[in-house]
Amino acid sequence: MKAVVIIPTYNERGNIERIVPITEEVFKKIKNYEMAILVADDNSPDGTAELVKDLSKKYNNIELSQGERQGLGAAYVRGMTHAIEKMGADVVFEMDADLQHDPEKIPEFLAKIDEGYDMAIGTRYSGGGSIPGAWPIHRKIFSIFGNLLIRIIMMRFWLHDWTGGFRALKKEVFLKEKEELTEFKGYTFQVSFLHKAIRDGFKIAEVPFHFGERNIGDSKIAPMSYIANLLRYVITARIKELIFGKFGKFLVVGGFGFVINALVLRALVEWFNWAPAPANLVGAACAIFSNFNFNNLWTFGERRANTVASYSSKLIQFYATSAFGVIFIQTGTIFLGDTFIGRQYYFIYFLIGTGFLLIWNFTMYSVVIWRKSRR
Ligand SMILES: Nc1nc2c(ncn2[C@@H]2O[C@H](COP(=O)(O)OP(=O)(O)OP(=O)(O)O)[C@@H](O)[C@H]2O)c(=O)[nH]1
Ligand SMILES: [Mg+2]
Repeated sequence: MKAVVIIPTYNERGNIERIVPITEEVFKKIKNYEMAILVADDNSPDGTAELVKDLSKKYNNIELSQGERQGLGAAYVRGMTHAIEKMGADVVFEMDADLQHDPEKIPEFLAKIDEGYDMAIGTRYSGGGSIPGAWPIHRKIFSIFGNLLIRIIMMRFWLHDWTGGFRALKKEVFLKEKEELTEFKGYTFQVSFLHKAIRDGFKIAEVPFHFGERNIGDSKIAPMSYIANLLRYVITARIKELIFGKFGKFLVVGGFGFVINALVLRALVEWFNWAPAPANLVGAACAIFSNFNFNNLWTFGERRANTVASYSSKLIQFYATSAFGVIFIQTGTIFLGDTFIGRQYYFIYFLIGTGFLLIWNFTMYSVVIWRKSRR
């Protein structure tokens, strides 16, 4: 097995000079992988590439990939392609040049790969990982809350560090996602790559580490321009995922249920002379039954009930959830609006209450009724 540590550089001559010997020392302790370094340099004016060429005379396991500067992500895509195609890498690493990522941690990442994980993510926000205490407060806030916000929007709380760039992954992960890696700007590249890997079911581990400080060379991050780009990616990716995923199906099923409710109501009133209120109860019960079955077979098809006992228990939970939602959440919102704001906006309260109801129902369905048996 071969692992290639890819170091992206833009004007990192001084750092490359320091990090290469340290990393080579770490390599000596690794027995079950053939280790190599690939510097992915974007024609740095400071002569980083020339230094790498010199170093490759001293160490026979260093290569250089050069290209136009198109952002960190583009450098990684080029570097990973080079590492896999030209160097025969089975595993590739992402690691910064400026020693903020401690090369001593490399064996821990490999251990996770050996345990069967497809990707190991260095984390600064869990399990003993940390960010520099000396960072100015705005950078700490940006880093901590940025990651928290991403976790909330993505609804994947078990992964703590989305923006970091200390990672190891099997070549299969890169080859699968390569065509879709089109977000090249700094953090957005890291977030989108991780998001796609999770989506496709790759097994992901975390490796806590202390993120050091940059001692020499200039920072390339541009937080302000990155934030907008990152938020745009996270929000649009999540909306797409919801609409084309379970949430979209849930809405279609619910829409169909609404039609059933309306048809039964009208049929009972117009043809059988029922009073509207009991007719609606029957209509709603039919709609809930239809919603349950379509959600069971389609929306949550891969987690469907497949015994009579689990079908019945899910059905009961479904009726209970629906009743609670309608009475307390939807009707409760209308009641509160009517009491505290005024009757004139009652239809708005109904719409807002229905929005809450959808969120309540979808959350209960995915987290409780059709919860995943494991992550
Ligand atoms: N090839 C290439 N490398 C880049 C580019 N932008 C950043 N890098 C490298 O990516 C790594 C991380 O960039 P940094 O500027 O250190 O980002 P950071 O660690 O979030 O910021 P600091 O804490 O200020 O260092 C470094 O090795 C950079 O040289 C780029 O456009 N092309
Ligand atoms: Mg850095």
